Amino acid sequence: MPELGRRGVIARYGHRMAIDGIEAPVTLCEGGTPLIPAPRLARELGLGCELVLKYEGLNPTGSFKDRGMTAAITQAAADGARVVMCASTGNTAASAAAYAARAGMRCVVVVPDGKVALGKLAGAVAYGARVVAVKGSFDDGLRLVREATETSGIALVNSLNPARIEGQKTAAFEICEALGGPPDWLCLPVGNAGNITAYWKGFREEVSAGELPRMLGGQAAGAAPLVLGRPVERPDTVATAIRIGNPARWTEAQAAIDGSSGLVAAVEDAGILRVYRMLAQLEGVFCEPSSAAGLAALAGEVARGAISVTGRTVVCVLTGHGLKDPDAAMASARPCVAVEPRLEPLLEAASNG
Ligand code: AN7
Repeated sequence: MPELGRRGVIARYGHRMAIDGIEAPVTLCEGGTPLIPAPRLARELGLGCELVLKYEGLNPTGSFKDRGMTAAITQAAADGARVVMCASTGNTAASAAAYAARAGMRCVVVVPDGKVALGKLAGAVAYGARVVAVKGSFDDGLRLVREATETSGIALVNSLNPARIEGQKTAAFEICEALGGPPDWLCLPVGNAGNITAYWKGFREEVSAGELPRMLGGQAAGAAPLVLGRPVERPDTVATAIRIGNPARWTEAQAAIDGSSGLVAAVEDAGILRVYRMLAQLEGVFCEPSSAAGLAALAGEVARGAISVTGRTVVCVLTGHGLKDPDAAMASARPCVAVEPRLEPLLEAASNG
């Protein structure tokens, strides 16, 4: 077969992943996402750093979850699983559904009723998953899924599954490869805390202890258990992907933050949405609101003088594509204008926008 672009993270890094089945990977050619320089945004936010965006929304189902899901489904296939299950705020659901479809497995996804962005639900149903909406939070869903998978033979594909971490750590490898070394800072949103765990593991495997980047996690103010130091009973935020009150990988996330001399910061929804709009309108990079939480946390911490990143290389991970949440996009930008099919109103509209 000729080399046709992206090969998938198991083809590239399977020899560095602790999973079974890498000789027959279940893949959609995920990974290999670009690092996009964002100089206008860095200037506008007064960061003074070299700001680079790791645009994970360009994965096959539109989020970073695909890196972990190729590993988890490949492992599940090697184990002989016929059915997989996850709790999800949406992106894990879409990703699990796609990779399960590819593996010929049944997929059951458990989502918080009414709190999943439209593009994610559309993905999950399109890929043929059984979508179960629980009248409760993501945390309620995860508790149920842990119980349901304990004895039933159904494979759990949340990031509690170590294969998910093995797959997601490849993003750290790619960043080091593309930059010719690790960045000084890595900023990312934190929800269930699998991704910060995975990046930290990837960096520790890739670079020497003295070179490790500092990790900066962003949480939504209404769903900030790591910042508060206690679970949040009723998490709430416009950033529905990270509407999580009791992260499964809490201990590992805290170890990444402490071990890297990093920090975790809370950002109000207004701050998240501001950076979300700036990413699209200053750099042409459209991510979902949750994805902006890492950069919003960085901007907030720099603005209040808690940290300085002057002259540093900073990578912000944009975890999901903007089209995942069309409702958020329409609600946070200027509305469309309708005109009669004549030149005058068109020119009028063109000149005042
Ligand atoms: C766009 O899909 O938890 O801290 O169930 O979709 O590893 O949980 C999604 C999480 C960040 C947080 N950005 O990552 C799910 C889910 C986006 C996300 C996160 C999620 P973790």
